[in-house]
Amino acid sequence: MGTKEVEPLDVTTIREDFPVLEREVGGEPLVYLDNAATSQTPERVIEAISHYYRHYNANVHRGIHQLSQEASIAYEEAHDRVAEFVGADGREEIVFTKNTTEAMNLVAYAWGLNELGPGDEVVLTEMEHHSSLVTWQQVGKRTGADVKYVPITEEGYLDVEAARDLITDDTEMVSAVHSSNTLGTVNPIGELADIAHDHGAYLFADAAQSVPNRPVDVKELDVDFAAFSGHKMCGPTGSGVLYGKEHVLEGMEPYLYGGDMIVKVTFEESEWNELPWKFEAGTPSIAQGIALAEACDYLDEIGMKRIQRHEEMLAEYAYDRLTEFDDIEVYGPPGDDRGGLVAFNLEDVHAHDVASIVNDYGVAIRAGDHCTQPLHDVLGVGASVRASFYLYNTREEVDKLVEAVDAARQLFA
Ligand code: 7TS
Repeated sequence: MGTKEVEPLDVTTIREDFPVLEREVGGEPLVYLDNAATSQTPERVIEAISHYYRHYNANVHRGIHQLSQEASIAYEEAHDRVAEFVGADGREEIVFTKNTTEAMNLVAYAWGLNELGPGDEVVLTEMEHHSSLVTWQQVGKRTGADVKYVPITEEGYLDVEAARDLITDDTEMVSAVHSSNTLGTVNPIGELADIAHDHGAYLFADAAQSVPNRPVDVKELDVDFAAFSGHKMCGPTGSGVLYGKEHVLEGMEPYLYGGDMIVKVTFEESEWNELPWKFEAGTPSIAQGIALAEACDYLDEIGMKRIQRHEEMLAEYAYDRLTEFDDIEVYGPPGDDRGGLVAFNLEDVHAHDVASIVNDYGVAIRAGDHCTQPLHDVLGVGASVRASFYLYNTREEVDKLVEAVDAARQLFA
């Protein structure tokens, strides 16, 4: 089923779930369009955090007492819930981290630094977020492995033919953003996974902008790793996830050492705990993990396909309205073929100035390089403004954005 056939969201009701949407900014109703940076939090997720601290706050995996048992069960079951959300086999494949960045670094340290060496290659794309780009760049420097970049086309798509040439039998890892946080391009991750596997390489999907916004099934895509952040999917900050195929995680050394990641320790030796705890050393973000599972329930009850459709509709509408202005350039693929965001520039006006004027209208957007500096180099600009949508945004809010951007145009004309 395509997304066109799904039932539209009841946004008026959905908005009631998010207390922050009632606030004003400078006397104007808040129009929150910075969802790719972090999403807002529904009442029931806030309540899940509050309930934990009010009723069963205790450390996990180390107490016989009632509270610790309750916290441990809820924390462990949260892994099962997240596994289900992305189609993983079970909690063994789901490591909780503090964000996408930590999940990537986990693999870079635990696998990259141990397995890579001169002659090996890591293939990234030109649209990587710094969290993967800088991480693999540094692994390359420390191990002698080469890092290569799949270019983008004029229209802002990934050049898949170039990827076929760049990925060779020397490639050990292909790390690719699933949905670009700057271009809105949705990359053919399943196809890239097939190409990587044909050459015996792993595929790491940066799913920070896909898992929150569309149905993602890691088994269907056949990725070896995927990373995403809870705070971009109605969950709390401090919650993130590394998905890894069980046999791949099984073969990796731990990244952090300490409590909880061991089963037996002597003065000479230590034996690692089972998955996923082997990769979760020390006291984890317990409340955040439990609340992330609540966010998964919330999103699934609304329906990820419907959320995807809603965001696509808003992105297309914003794209169409913004491209009506001759002096606005919108980056990335056409309006009807992108994830739920639009990054653009107003001719001769700095992105920060645009965002500042727009803020006076109560509209929150991001200005800067969005942690994709090399991609901005490819685009030939230092910065851009970006509006990114989520399930609670409306067409009227896009109109408000356009009105505010138009005001900035006229001010700087
Ligand atoms: N990958 C992508 C594609 C992202 O968009 C982000 C965050 C990350 C990785 C890192 O996520 P984190 O939770 O570890 O920070 N992107 C953005 C953004 O576009 N604006 O602020 C953060």
